[in-house]
Amino acid sequence: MKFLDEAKIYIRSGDGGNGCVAFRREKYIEFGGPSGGDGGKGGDVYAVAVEGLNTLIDYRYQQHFKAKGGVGGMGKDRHGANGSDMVLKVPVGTQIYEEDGETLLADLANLGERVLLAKGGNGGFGNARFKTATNRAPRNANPGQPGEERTIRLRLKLIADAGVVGLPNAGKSTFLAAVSAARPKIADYPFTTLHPQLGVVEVGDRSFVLADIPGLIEGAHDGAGLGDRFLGHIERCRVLLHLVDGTGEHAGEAYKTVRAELDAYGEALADKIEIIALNKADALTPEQLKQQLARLKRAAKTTPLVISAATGAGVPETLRAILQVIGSERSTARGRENAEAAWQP
Ligand SMILES: Nc1nc2c(ncn2[C@@H]2O[C@H](COP(=O)(O)OP(=O)(O)OP(=O)(O)O)[C@@H](O)[C@H]2O)c(=O)[nH]1
Ligand SMILES: [Mg+2]
Repeated sequence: MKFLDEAKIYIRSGDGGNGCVAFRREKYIEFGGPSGGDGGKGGDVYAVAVEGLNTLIDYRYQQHFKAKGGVGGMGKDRHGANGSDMVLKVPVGTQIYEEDGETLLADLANLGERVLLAKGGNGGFGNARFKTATNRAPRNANPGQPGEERTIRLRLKLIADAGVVGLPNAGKSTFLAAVSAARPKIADYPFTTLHPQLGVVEVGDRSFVLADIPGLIEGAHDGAGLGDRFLGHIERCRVLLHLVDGTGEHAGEAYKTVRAELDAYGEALADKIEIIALNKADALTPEQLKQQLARLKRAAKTTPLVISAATGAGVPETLRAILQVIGSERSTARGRENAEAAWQP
């Protein structure tokens, strides 16, 4: 199983500007000679690994990227301006493939790494360049060279920024489906989710990766249910979203059960920031809600969010709380190479 974000994009570097045919014409100067300038160079297309990006989501909206063409040469030996480059900003860890998806062109593993993907066409020579002893009034100039175009694929191994934990049936997959394009299986029986699922969540102009893992039950650290082996998948998360089913018997006990399993797993998870949300609020009467909320509050020693993954109530607030923890700066470089190994179920 691989968790990849992919984008197929079309790029084109700029054409070179044409060379110019012109002659110097000034009063009292006869036979002024050729004075056509060269065309400017077309812009290149680069990709550069930058900070603060974590997904390729931007490339779902825009798939065509063109650098500017060079300006044609002009009379009086004026050189045309060079076209400006197009720089594609990609997250650290992005791999760039040919259209076939197999030939690796570049692996931008480090911050600031930069790769030339399409070179701009050279500008054509103006007629001033063709002046020779025998041809002192050349009337020819070169056209600019065309830019290169190609289709490439961007690929990024995803690392979850946030993980959803909870008992089976808490609504973890429903939540993931509500906030991302991921379509995990959802059903009203325990252990619907058998493998971790990832989704890219967009909030305003920011995005993060959310992981939905199989439910935990009491004794998961001893192998009960599906065990706790999937917890490895959320070890690198910055924050955990702990969903508690409001329609369950006792929200406080449900919270404590999962909490005990997280603590038993060890430091990697026990110390993580946890956002707690009481789910399925839509299915509760006001009295039930009050009671479950009070139980959960007592168990968690903090006021939980109240949400409904099904109707979307409270979901935007939850995403905001997650983003607040993830913060704007991200160290996406953290061991992406190891990510694939870590992600194997
Ligand atoms: N009324 C209501 N039902 C919900 C809500 N969220 C989830 N459900 C239902 O609860 C059931 C379980 O949801 P899932 O999303 O599959 O739960 P899960 O936590 O992923 O479960 P596992 O994968 O088995 O651990 C499904 O029948 C959902 O339709 C909610 O906010 N309100
Ligand atoms: Mg599920």
